[in-house]
Amino acid sequence: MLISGAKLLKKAHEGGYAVGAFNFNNMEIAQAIFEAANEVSSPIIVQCSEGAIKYAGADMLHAIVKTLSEKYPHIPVALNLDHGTSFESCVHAIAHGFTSVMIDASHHNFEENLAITKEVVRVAHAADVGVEAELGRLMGIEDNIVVEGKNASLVDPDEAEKFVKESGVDYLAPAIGTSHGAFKFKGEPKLEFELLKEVKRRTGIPLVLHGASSIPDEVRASFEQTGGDLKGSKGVPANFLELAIKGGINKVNTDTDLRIAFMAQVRKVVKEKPSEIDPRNYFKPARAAVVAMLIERMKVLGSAGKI
Ligand code: PH4
Ligand code: ZN
Repeated sequence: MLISGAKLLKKAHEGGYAVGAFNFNNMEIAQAIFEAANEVSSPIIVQCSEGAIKYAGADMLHAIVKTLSEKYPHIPVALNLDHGTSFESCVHAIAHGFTSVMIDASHHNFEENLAITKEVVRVAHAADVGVEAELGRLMGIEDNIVVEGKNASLVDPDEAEKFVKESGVDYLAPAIGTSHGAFKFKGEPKLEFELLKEVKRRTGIPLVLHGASSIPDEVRASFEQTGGDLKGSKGVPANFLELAIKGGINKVNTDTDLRIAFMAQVRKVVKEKPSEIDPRNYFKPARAAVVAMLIERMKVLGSAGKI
């Protein structure tokens, strides 16, 4: 059942678990997310970035999710716009049936971020759509802008408290040291758990961890076995995810892990069957690999068994 992200995450917040928010651009990955959720009885958030919408269209992506939500009516699912960069982008997603939007105005100053978010909340809540915002900036690619070193910043708990109170946002993504992509940490993985707990204490709403892919060893190995190069890649360790959930995270954004698991199998077919021309014979094992990875992830997040 397609429901509001706010409703879905309120339950996770009250139950002390996290729901995976998995990105997709195509039918196969969306199918894999629903299949895994069905296997372990987990609620899910499926999400599309502006890049995904540019690639496939909001109407197509919504239609895929609507079809799957009707096939699995017992699975609570929210469809989220990931990193919406403007009011217009959020309205476009809402008009296409998305049940959650992230307004990521974290590249603006605090007051501007607050003003844009307030406008999005006004429109979204009228349509029973949940709203996510971000405070602080993640390293990596943010809104198609490369964020490096000094431009990345951690969340400020004073700002978080004021922002949540004044914006009426339903869930908040505080930057606590993660980054997007496969190369998250130069040295040992490190996240600001105390800062996270302080933000949770001061805001009392569901919190979101962006850049939360783990890059499990077996997933990395499957990619590298076919000659793929992920040298130096490092994800958020599974025990860090558990600590983050204890600290108040209820939505765990995951894209990179799905990409690696999927493409490893595509690469395997390319390598082992050079004459294969049927796309289904590439995508079927790729989809199955994503299901297997997601089943394990839903158990780590504590969403398994929560339907
Ligand atoms: N995201 C995914 C962003 C994907 O433009 P695009 O489609 O490449 O954007 O919001 C995450 O937080 C994913 O984190 P991950 O890289 O650790 O999986
Ligand atoms: Zn993100």
